[in-house]
Amino acid sequence: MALAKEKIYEPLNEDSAVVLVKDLGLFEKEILLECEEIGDGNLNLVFRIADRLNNKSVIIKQALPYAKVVGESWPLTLQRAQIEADALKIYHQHTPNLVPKVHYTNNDLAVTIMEDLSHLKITRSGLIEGESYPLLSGHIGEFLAKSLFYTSDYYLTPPAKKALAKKFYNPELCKITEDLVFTDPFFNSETNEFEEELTDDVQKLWNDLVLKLEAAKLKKSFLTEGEALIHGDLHTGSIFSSNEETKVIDPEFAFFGPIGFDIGQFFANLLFQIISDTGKEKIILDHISNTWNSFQTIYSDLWLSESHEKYTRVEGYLDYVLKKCLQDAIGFAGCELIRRTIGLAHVQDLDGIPSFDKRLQAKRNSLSLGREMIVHRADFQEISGFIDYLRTFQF
Ligand code: SR1
Ligand code: MG
Repeated sequence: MALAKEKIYEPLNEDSAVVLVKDLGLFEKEILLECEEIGDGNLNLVFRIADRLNNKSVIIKQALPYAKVVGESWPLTLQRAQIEADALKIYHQHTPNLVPKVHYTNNDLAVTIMEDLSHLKITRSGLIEGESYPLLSGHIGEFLAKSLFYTSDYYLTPPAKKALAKKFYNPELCKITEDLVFTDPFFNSETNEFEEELTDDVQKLWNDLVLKLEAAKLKKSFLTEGEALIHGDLHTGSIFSSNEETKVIDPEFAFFGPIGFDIGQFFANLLFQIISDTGKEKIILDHISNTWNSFQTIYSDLWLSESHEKYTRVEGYLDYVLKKCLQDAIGFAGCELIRRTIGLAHVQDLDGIPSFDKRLQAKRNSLSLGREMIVHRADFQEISGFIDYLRTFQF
């Protein structure tokens, strides 16, 4: 272990990744290891190292000093590796079955070595291929309720919460979200990427001052409301699933933010599945409804049984917090629908639609649904009203 700590940062390759795990004593020195770089995300290197003989494997994730999706012209802090590992450890305390186990971290190398989840599939890919993952929404509802309650002022004392929030000071990664989710797609920004055929739709969106005012309010919430430790990037590419298991990964965007944000990102990334294939409407709407209902039930139980905050006993306060959370989530989901359609970092659910015409129509639907959800979010008092609205939307 000491040897690895003395190393200075350099990006790993398949050979040096093997040397690292052997130096750390995670595998025997003489054993034959297979190593493959499997990272398909926007930011990091990910290696899978396997000892086939003993059926043992680990994942090494290493942050690069720049955003991989853009290149070295976009420098990025290596400190995000520490934020991610710290968030995983906190999640592990509250929902051990829903996150990978962290075996080792090294902040100098920006490396986290964790449980290999290769027996599971990235949820976005599985859903695209037609999986329905019956336990997904119950698990994510539980993850959201526990992570968002146990890191809030209702459970932690205010000084303890502030000390924790300091640890998750994450300005560079927050800036990515502030720009890419809340600002750039609503203006003529260089980072935007969309088909020429969508130009009229996009111009209309940029000229929509009602929409922009509501997007500004949502950005303000993201900038200023440090309610609890949020994952910050909870899309379906940050979740591994099978029919039996669900694991949340990649919390490098974690910071203290508004609790509706994670819920909204998850909702939006589920909605891409209906937008790209209306045949999936029932499965996906059931998942959205069930995510909210599990979140609400578990969060409310924790509020009643484990809160130290005197005001949590005041009639109407929980309802106020939950209603605001739902409306924020619907608005944040609207921003995510728009940004994944015309901003930087698209999603395969839309970009993978083979027919050009259908792809364009799906993207138009995504933009108009996103707009409606942002502008009308305050109309929804309950999840059932939101689900009824989605049932009537012309996808
Ligand atoms: C430059 S990073 C682009 C996107 O990838 C991450 O997964 C986040 O969603 C971010 O917005
Ligand atoms: Mg990620």
